[in-house]
Amino acid sequence: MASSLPTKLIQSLSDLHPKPSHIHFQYGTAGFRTLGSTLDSVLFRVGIIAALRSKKLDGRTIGVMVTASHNPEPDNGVKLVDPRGEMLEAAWEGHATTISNASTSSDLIEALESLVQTAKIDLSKPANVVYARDTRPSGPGLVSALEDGFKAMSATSRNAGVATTPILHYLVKCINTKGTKYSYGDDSEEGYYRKLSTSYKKLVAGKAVQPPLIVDCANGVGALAAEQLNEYLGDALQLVLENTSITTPGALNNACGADYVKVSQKLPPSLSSVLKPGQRACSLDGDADRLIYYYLDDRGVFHMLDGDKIAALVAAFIVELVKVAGLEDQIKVGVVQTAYANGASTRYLQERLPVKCVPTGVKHLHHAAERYNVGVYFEANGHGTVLFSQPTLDKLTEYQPSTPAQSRAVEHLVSLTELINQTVGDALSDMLLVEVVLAHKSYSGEEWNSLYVDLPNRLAKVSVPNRNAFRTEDAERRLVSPPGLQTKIDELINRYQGGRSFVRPSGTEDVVRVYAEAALRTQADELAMRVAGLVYDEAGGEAASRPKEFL
Ligand code: NG1
Ligand code: ZN
Repeated sequence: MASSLPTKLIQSLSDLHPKPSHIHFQYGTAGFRTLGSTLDSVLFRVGIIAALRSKKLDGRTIGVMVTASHNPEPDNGVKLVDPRGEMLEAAWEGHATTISNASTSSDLIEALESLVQTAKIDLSKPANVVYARDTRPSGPGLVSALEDGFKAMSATSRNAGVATTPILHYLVKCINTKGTKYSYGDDSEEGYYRKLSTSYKKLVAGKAVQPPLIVDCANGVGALAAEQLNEYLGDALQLVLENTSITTPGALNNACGADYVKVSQKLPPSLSSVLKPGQRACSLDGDADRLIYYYLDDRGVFHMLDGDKIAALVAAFIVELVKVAGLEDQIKVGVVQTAYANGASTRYLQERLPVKCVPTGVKHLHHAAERYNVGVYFEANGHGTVLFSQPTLDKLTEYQPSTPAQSRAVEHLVSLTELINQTVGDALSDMLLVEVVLAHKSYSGEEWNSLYVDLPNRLAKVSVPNRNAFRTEDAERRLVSPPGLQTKIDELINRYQGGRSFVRPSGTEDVVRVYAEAALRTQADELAMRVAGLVYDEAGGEAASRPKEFL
């Protein structure tokens, strides 16, 4: 095996994927994400980086996912997945950014050589990668650039085809744990569906079958996965799939999907003739890692059950099972949220459990959740999961229950560890989790919703010339820069009953986000609008982008 970089091969393949001179790329909270048509060079280079990351980790398999999630169809993106199915280690985000911005093929080789030096990569190690893409039209072209990157490094690659983001994470973890005592499952899509459907069936055995569930697939890859899952579930649960047009140009995430529902706080128009009062429905996002539930009440009024409501439902259920199992003193459940969590959810959870607030971005939530025995983390936007620590998993297997009730509760907990995707938020796994809890509690959407009453809230975004001028502290709840702006925001907040608002630069879009909540709907909207106005005035945005209404 070569112990130096194959520079000739890299050079010649890199010449086929030149970097656009005017663009600066950044590996952000969800990898690289921008217009798909500009990403060719990035994908080629990510192929090389994935191979180097694998070599650095002794040939363990690295995942590469090509997706732009809930973003519009012309966008695309790519992110790397570490061997345990987790997000890429933070230090490598910087390496990826530097390498993606090298202007020429020779600059690229220089940047790669420098990474090999600083990260002390043994180039004689093997490189293994597994990759997948969502249904975006720009996907196939970008994947072929990625494959050139693998070729440049002679990496062994496995194409997982068109798959959801959580399935790719699942595959990475399965491949890397295969044949060990920590084996996570069969490393195939079938293995994934089997694992989810089997544990679901165990968990709802003996319960009344839930009425059919309407699933808005955002016209994305979730449609394919949900269709498969539906077959594996058989009679245990019927999924009624909507928005499954994965080949209709422009349909992806358009007026449908989890982000549309969460941000507009509305039913996707395509479901208005489908959803009947009292029926449950949920929306996935474009790569099926976010999930939002909702229902119409008797008067036809729309009610949303977002990531915070899912966290509350699930955390309470797990706490109860742990208690019934007699493991209350040994297994502690905690919750992790971000500043976007509804204030009412935070209050509800804090009265019952330890709750931690961390900066936006899955890696922050995931790492904080790992510190609990059972860590429930959800972003308000519907991305989240539940992590069971290894000692907790061991405890559950070794535990000797002393009553049939204890024994049933432990079995349920073990099945939950199999149902819940331990690598990343997973809309399909989370959907089954919610269905399990609803079946156990005999809850309708309305009963679930009544756990607490959401404070009215609004999320807005402002386009500014330089979002990096906005810097935050205290888990992004306060601005430290631009100087003086936070004081002005505080003054505004104080004028609203139950007011809370904060401003932070987005990690995935070139905008600054504004969140506001207050006791009354009109006040939440007004507060968001006025804070957005302050941001705009401070940042000197273009007149056309001064917020007049919510985007
Ligand atoms: P940014 O663009 O940094 O706000 C958004 C979401 C995050 C996370 C990432 C990754 C909101 C307010 N922000 O990040 O929670 O999901 O996308 O997809 O929902
Ligand atoms: Zn997503």
